[in-house]
Amino acid sequence: MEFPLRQGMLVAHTAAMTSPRFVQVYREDSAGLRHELAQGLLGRPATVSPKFLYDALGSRLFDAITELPEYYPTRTERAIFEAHAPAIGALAGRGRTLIDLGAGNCEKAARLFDVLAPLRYVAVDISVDYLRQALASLQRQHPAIEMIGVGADFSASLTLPPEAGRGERLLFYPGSSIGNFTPQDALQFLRQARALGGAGGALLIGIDLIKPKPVLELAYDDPLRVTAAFNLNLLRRLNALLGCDARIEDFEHVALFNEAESRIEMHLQARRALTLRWPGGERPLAAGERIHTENSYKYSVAGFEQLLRDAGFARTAHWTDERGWFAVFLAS
Ligand code: AVJ
Repeated sequence: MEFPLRQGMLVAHTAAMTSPRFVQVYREDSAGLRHELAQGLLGRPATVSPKFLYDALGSRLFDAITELPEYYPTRTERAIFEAHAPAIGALAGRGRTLIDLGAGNCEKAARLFDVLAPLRYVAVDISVDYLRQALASLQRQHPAIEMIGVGADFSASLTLPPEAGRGERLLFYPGSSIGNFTPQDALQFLRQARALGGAGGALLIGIDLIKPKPVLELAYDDPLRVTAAFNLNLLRRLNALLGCDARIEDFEHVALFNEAESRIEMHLQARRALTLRWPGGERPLAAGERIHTENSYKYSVAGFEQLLRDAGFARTAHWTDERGWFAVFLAS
């Protein structure tokens, strides 16, 4: 009588450890998204949030960007993680719950599995469908790590479902994604991250550093025009989500470093005077007028250290590459 029961439990246990669970925290309804897009287009200047860059095609175009020789952040960060893995592991601690904020293809976190040995891996991303594929294949490679995929937009507020579990948390926010926030919003985000991590919590975060303008601008306006395609893909989303009539050919990708604000800006610039029309609204654009689609803030090491302090992190450590182009911070 005992045997079948035990076998059943074993099967259930094994199944739980080999297939990731998925939770959708909160999904904006299409009416909400349409409203947000219309409000942005009607603004002065017109804006579209960079979160709309990441549909299935946009996520793949971003992956292609990370392969470009001009786009240094991804490979520079990877080299820092590789060079300093033992030190990072020693400070971050093993056996934690690793919470990946903006996991994408989960590749960056997976590279740290050896040194961090997480008990549980919580992958959070706005594009939940993209997460499904990535996490399922990662789970096959690491059957012993409990994996949970969370579909959530934490650009507004950083909260996790109960499925994320307790235990000592290591928050992972690589790639300089925090650069999309204004420094003021970044501070809010860091405060929330500190609260989410709890008493024994830590944050491992990648930060793109200030560097000469030509290097920055080439990284966001590559000759192969992959970044241009990534930016222009927003127009397809406008058309799909809002029922807009934008023509890709009418717009030009513009990327510039705004030194006063210490940020790269991406814009879609109208090649001629035109009017965008959608059900319930329209937005005329003069020739050369721009839709602002992304900010990517660049920090100094001292500037970001200060931001971490202001957010309430008492201890910080950082590692950088020999050119000083990118930094990885561990804050607790
Ligand atoms: C994903 C926000 C870190 O700002 O470098 C890359 C996005 N935009 N090329 C960045 C991006 C254009 C990227 N982040």
